[in-house]
Amino acid sequence: MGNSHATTIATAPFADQRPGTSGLRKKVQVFEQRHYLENFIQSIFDALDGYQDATLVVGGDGRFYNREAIQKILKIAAANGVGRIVIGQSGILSTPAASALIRSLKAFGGIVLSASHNPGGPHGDFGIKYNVANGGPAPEKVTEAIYARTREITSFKIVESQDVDIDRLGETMIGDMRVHVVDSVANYQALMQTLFDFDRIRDAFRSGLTLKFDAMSAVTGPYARVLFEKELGARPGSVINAIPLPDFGGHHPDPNLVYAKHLYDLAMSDAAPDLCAASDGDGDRNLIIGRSRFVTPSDSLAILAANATIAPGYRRGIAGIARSMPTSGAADRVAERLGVPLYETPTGWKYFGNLLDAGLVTICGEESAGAGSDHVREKDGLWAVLFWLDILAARKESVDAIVRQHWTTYGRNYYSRHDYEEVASDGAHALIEALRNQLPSLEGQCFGALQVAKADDFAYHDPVDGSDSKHQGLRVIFTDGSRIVYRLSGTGTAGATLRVYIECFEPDPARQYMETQAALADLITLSRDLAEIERYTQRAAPSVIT
Ligand code: VG1
Ligand code: CO
Repeated sequence: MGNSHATTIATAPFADQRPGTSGLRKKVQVFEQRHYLENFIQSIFDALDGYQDATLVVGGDGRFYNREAIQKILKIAAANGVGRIVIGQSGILSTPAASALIRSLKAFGGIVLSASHNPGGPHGDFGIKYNVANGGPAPEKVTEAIYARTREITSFKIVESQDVDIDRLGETMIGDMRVHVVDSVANYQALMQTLFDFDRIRDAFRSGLTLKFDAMSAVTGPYARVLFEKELGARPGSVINAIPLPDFGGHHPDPNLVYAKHLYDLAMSDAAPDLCAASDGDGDRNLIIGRSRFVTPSDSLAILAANATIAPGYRRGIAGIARSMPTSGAADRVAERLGVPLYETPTGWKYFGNLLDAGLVTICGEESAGAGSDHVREKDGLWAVLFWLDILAARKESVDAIVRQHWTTYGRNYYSRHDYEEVASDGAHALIEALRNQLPSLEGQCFGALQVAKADDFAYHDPVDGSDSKHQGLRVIFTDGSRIVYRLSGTGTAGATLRVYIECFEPDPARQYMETQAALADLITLSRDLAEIERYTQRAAPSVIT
């Protein structure tokens, strides 16, 4: 293959290649358009500097189009002068494993192929995300530069050569570029062993601890099999749906109470294991349910932070915590008690990168089932499960007991997200526009027992690089600390999705055991009235409640 040569092919811009919350996500059919993927990959190279002769990491969650995309990327990268590409075997790398590999290899960056928790298959979604040298998603200024380039592109470079065998471990050449196919799991596994007490978890499994982990026929299967069953000795069959399938077996690989209801039902049944857990398509999200106790992602973040020193990787304590703005304030109370700073960032993992790089925070999380730490620059689903296992092994208490004790100590943040999915885009934007204009007049107003303390359009000033991000969600904050937050999703591929986040704080242990929707009932009604959701979206009720 060494003699394959680069050619330049004329192309024209596509109008819609603006990356969203987490990279470029579109229907597979959109990606299959002639030159669509080529344009975007060439735009990445055009927007970057310094990748010549350097190493890039490439891998994805195994969904439909993963293999085709990788072959194209290899040929375009070779034509652009990349020195080496490291690929996970068969094109498989979970998002956190890709992040870990970029960091271990001191690579220039990486291309992660996934549409995360969105369905896959020929009629599902595909996605491309560019990650930088710290292993994290490219910051806004890079994604904007890539987007700007997609608007002007006139040609791309590609080598004409045969496809590379990405199923076989080892090295080969394409043009002048080396291609190195590596084990998808080994590097990630080694990293996890530095963070958690594998001996302690192994002992716990030997003493009867039980786990059910659903890989949802997505990327975490191979990782979970090796880590939980082979290394840690969880009973065979603890990991289910462990083979990554291009269409995720027709399921929706989103580990929430809707798409992983079977796990919830198991956790609430007499046959419940100690821990039920799941991850999403690309392995960066986590679902944690103990026997008869669902742990909200916001609570999970707070509990991991509060118990961090149990795990060897965090024995010396944490520097600070960061959470996305809509994530509940549960972590804030932990940070306060630990005497460490709490940073509130816009939605999307890319905003945590600078804080982690600067050593200002150690643990980060989002309400959307994402948690992670400074070990990589992505959220990490299996890391969260291992962390919970280590805490269970060390404390020898149930998930339920740990959660209850946490609420007694810190108070409980009742929290729920209501999603109005795939509504008409015009109506959704009109709703946000109208509410934004109304915000100033809300301050001081009373609604029943609630008084608005502050109403604003969240803006973030990055304390590390000084950049500003505006319009990151409308917040209505009440004097008792309750909140309603409204924002539009940046990851959907059809219409618009309105997310409404509702939260209140309950310090009194005697009142901490209400059903969540009941505890939030007044705020929920108010959330619909304030924004006139039904008028703007034609929906009387949300499509998903988490
Ligand atoms: C959603 C979540 C957000 C998360 C993003 C990517 O974004 O709300 O918290 O960072 O997905 O997650 P949005 O814009 O649709 O609300 V993943 O697992 O796709 O990398
Ligand atoms: Co994901």
